[in-house]
Order: sequence, then C-alpha cells, then structure tokens
Amino acid sequence: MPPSLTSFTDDARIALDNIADRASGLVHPAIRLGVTGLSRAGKTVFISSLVHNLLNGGRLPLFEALRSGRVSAVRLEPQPDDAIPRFQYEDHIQALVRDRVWPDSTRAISELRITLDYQSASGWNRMFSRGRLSIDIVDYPGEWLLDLPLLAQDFRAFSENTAALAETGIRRELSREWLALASSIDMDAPADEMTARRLSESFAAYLRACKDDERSLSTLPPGRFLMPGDLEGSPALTFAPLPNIPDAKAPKGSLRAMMERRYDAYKNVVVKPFFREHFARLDRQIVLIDALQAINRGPEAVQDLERALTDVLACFRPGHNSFFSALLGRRIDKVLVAATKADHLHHESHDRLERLTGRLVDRAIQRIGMAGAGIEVMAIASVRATREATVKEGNQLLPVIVGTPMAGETIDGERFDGERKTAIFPGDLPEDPEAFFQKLDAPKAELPEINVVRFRPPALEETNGGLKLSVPHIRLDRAMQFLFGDRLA
Ligand SMILES: Nc1nc2c(ncn2[C@@H]2O[C@H](COP(=O)(O)OP(=O)(O)OP(=O)(O)O)[C@@H](O)[C@H]2O)c(=O)[nH]1
Ligand SMILES: [Mg+2]
Repeated sequence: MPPSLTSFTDDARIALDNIADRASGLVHPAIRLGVTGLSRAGKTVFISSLVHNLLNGGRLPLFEALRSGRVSAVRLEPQPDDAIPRFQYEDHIQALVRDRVWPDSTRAISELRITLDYQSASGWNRMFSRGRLSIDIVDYPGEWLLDLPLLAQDFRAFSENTAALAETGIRRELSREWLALASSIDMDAPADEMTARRLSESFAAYLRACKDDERSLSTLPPGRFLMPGDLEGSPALTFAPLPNIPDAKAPKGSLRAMMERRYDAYKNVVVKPFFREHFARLDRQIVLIDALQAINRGPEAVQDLERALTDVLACFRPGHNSFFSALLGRRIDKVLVAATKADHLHHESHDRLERLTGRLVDRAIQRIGMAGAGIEVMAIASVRATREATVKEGNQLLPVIVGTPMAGETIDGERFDGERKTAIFPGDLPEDPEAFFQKLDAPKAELPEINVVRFRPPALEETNGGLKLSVPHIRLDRAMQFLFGDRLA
C-alpha cells in the first residue's frame, strides 16, 4: 500500500511558506540554521557558545569573514516567528559564564536571531548586497526528527518495525513486560480506554528504559512519548504499537481501530505540523552527536547511534523514492554532523574522533544508498572545559587533560567538590576507524575505554587589561565557516 503522506493541502502550504520566506529574504537576507541532536547532545551549549563568541569577538580564526575584519557589527534581533519560544540566550550564558554550571535541559523548540553587518569580499557584490545577514537559529529535539519516517508508515508497518527492533539485543530484556502485555490482549475486542492506557504506559516505560543513562540507546520513536509536553495524557499519545496484527481489517469499534486512529492523530497533530512549520523551512543544519558517550556505553549504543544517524540523514538527504523529496525539494544544502564534547579528549585524539564519526556517517549513507554531497563531519567542543598537560610516569610522558570535575563526581574513589582541579588520562581512540568498526561488528565487541569525567564549565580568561575573553571552544569557528561562511562572501 502506498504510504499516505501529507495531504495535498499540506503540500500547498509548504510551498507557500517557502515562497513567503524567500520573499522576506529578498528584503533582508536571512538563513534558517537548524540545530538538532538527541537530548543532552549539546544543542543549548552549542548555540550559547556560538552566539557568545560572535557577540564578544571570540577567537575564531577559521571563520573567514571575522578574521579578515569584514564583520562590522553583530547583534541579537527580534526573531521573525512570534509563535516559537525564544532561545533564552541570556539565561543560558549566565549559567555558563557567571555561575559556571551547565544550562538546564530544554526539551522543546526555540529560536534566536543574530544579525551580522559585513563588507562583501568582492567589489562586485559590495555594490549590490546590503552586507547584512540574519541567522535564525532554531534549536529542536532530534527526537522529533526521528518521527519523520513515521509519515511514510501506516500503523501496521510502524507496529512491525517497532516490535522487530524490540526483539534485538538488550531491548529484548527491556521490552519484555510491554510485549507480554501486548500479546495478552485481544486487539479486536471492543476498545477500552483503560487497556489503551496500560498498553501505552507500558510501551513508554520500555522506551524510557532504553534511553536510560546506562544504556543510551538512540532510536526511540515516537519521540513525544519521552517528552510529551502539553500533549501529556491526550489520545494522540495514548496508543501503542500492536505486534502481530492480523491481515483482516480492524473491526469497527475495536481496540485495534482505536490505536490506528490515535497513531494517525499523532502524525497529524505532532509530526506533520513539525515538518511543515519547522523542518521544511530550514536552509542549513547541524546535527550534534555525543559519540564519546555511545563509545563509553558499548557496542550496542554505538550501533544504535548509527541507526539513529541513518534515519536522521535520510530526512536531509532523501533517496530517489523518499517521500520527502517531492515535498522538500533541495532546500537544505549543507548538513554538518558534529561529534561534540571533544574537550574530553587530548587533542591528539580529536582527528581520530572526527575520522570515527566520518565512518559512522559513511556507513549510514551507504545503508540508505543516498548521496553524501553537502554533508560534512567534524569533532568539536562548543565549550572547552579542559586544558591539556603532560604527566610524567616513569620514563613516559602521558598526555592528560586538566579541569574542575563537577561537585559530586568521583574518580578512583575520590570525590570532588566542584572547586578542586584534577588531571586525568582520558584514554585513546583507535587511530584506524576501520579496526573500531570491525570490532563493533564482531560478536562480543570490546571498545576502547574513554574516561568521560563531567567537568564544570571553565572560568573565562582575562586579558592583561582585565577584559574577559569569550567562551573557549574547539573548532567552533570551523563549524561556523561551513554552516554560513559562504553567505558572508
Ligand atoms: N565538556 C563539555 N561538555 C559539554 C559540551 N556541550 C555540552 N556538554 C555537556 O552536555 C550536557 C548537555 O548539553 P546541552 O547543551 O544542555 O544539551 P541539549 O542537547 O540542549 O540537551 P536537551 O536540552 O536536554 O535536549 C551539558 O550539561 C554538559 O554537561 C562541551 O562542549 N564540552
Ligand atoms: Mg537544550
């Protein structure tokens, strides 16, 4: 059965939105930069540091327009969309810089407009362009993105896919209760609200267990089950996939029919509006991934991250028969996949992290047979919480990182108070990513050990004149150059 996609009116509205955006872009050039990643990937910290560095003349040598002195002014401006919450930059940066604590988790969409006045590099452009670019930064949960593939799945396909995934690896254990409950229920019996609720709660508990810190699995649609917001308790969230659906059509008034309808409601009230109002309007995109965390958690977490990344990239780089391609055209022309928190590693390993992430992306691209053009990979730290040093052990010089562990962190049985600094040897990533992935695919894989310590944000350095410098980072300028440097040419 062909997937029923968005309706014709949806298509028409998307086209209109795009035209309206472009028309306003003529008056005042603007690009929409999507910032996404799964929860805790580092979206809020990335945006805060990027904006702080731009506003405060940060060290950004690889951001060409700034380095060559062509940027004359940078300021925050009111965002164009009145219905989207503003990204509360001031609060987040105050936490980071003044209190030296990480900003709170955000969990929903937000937007911030930053505007740059610049001189074009070419004399020709200088005559015609007004030399002003607004960047509308849109922070949205990666979990919402992982919902987009649902648009192409009917309830049966969704149920089959979810049940099949629930039988793999560690998920088998975590999904046991939900699957047992699901198989004990007669889905063709008359619909009953309490049964629907029990199923839905049990299914959500399984998703939550996957997401748990210990396991860090990534692929968990429907996304709103883990972050319901104001839809909590609504029928659109009170459903669950049903394994082993019989071939016959759902009897009228049955539990199955009710679940089908609610699944469709979820797509209509959650997924489609996100697609239409937010996703379809983006020009550029950065996808943040916490690869180190996945490596730390073990092979299954890495494989799961790879699967999630595959699904995410499929949204940006639709293959031939993808249901998005028709709707989306080719609007997003650049996607950056950035492994964050590289400051947890010594700089010798930054390139290794980048190569490893590159392989992860390659594998994802191969898997869906799409073109990788316009996709770039980097290892970055939006905020650099550590410094590098060496420690002499016997005759050996060990590369270490130095930082202030957060209060309550324990290393080797030693508990830290949030004030004292320490040096740790973070461990090495393999030089050859191939070896890593061979290990990953082998049964009983063992991955390299990385010591990930949660450090406090750094104290800002001061110049001789007592002027505070902006937030230190790793390769944030390279990310900026890729994401919007060309628009300041
Ligand atoms: N050392 C270091 N830690 C980071 C960096 N970026 C993020 N973190 C850590 O990762 C945590 C999550 O970062 P956030 O920016 O809040 O992540 P998010 O993606 O906005 O998370 P949600 O709002 O929950 O979706 C922070 O609290 C920090 O502990 C970084 O560049 N360096
Ligand atoms: Mg956030």
